[in-house]
Amino acid sequence: MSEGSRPGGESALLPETIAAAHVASGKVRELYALDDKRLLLVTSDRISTFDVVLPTEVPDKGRVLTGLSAFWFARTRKLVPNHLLDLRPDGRSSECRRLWMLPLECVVRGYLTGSGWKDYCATGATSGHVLPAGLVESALLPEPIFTPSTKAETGHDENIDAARAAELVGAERLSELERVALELYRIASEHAGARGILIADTKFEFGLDPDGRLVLADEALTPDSSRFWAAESYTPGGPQPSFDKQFVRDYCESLGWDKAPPGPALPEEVVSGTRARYVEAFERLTEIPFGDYLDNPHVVLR
Ligand code: Q0T
Repeated sequence: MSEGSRPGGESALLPETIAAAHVASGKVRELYALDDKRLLLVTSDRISTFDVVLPTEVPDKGRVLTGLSAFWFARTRKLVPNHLLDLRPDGRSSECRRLWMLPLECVVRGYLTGSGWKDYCATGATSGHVLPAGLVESALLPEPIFTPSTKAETGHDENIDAARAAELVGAERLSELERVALELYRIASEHAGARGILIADTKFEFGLDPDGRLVLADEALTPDSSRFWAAESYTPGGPQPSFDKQFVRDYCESLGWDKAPPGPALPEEVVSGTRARYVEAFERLTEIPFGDYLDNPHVVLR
């Protein structure tokens, strides 16, 4: 929906807020300016698969993603400050500090999948990390690797090497980003692994505050910004089922859809099964009943 398409300029995702200027749109999120120092990040229930947003929403998906991000922000703030100021009572809206965003997607990979696997098959390396010979698809890497990328014009991320990344943010900032991103991944993957969820890879975005300090922004360590796999079904040697979106992918494959927009509507059982997977990820990782979060989003910050 375009800005200003409703009287007063409010959007469907922000029905009670008057005159918050729309700043940016993602596939499933919207960003509004609250004032010159604060933004409101609103995460919808929209779901995408094969890079296409589907016409059917998954109820509470945006609340799961917002709550999980806030959970991780609260637990990693001693390592790195983050942009979260407060959660709104709706559980899907985060008030955030407005930052100077760095033009780098800080990807960490613990397992060999996606573009990392493709690069490895072609060259034996990914983003300048030469990997051991003989690794299979979805293999656990000897250690997590930092593989930054940039947002390309196509909307698809472009893997870059350390030299190009240093041109974008400077060598000193790049080494800080690598250290912090790897440590965030280590903290989260250890926590998640102990609760039956493997974080195959994840993407962080950072900004700078007015004093030039590094601040973690965007969403963090959610199933939309990461690949989550169920530990109990992990079988290296091929692609792994997605913890959250597998029912959606399987349904889309069963239709023989060509993956060009528009995507198919989802039947009720696919919607309810997918909602249950998101809620399961939330509850396994936070050990908080999702109903408690709906009653009071601040429970994830304690
Ligand atoms: C940003 C300043 O998420 C994005 O857009 C779709 C909703 C990307 N994006 C983030 C910012 C943030 C954050 N997060 C921040 N804290 N301060 N800008 C801008 N675009």
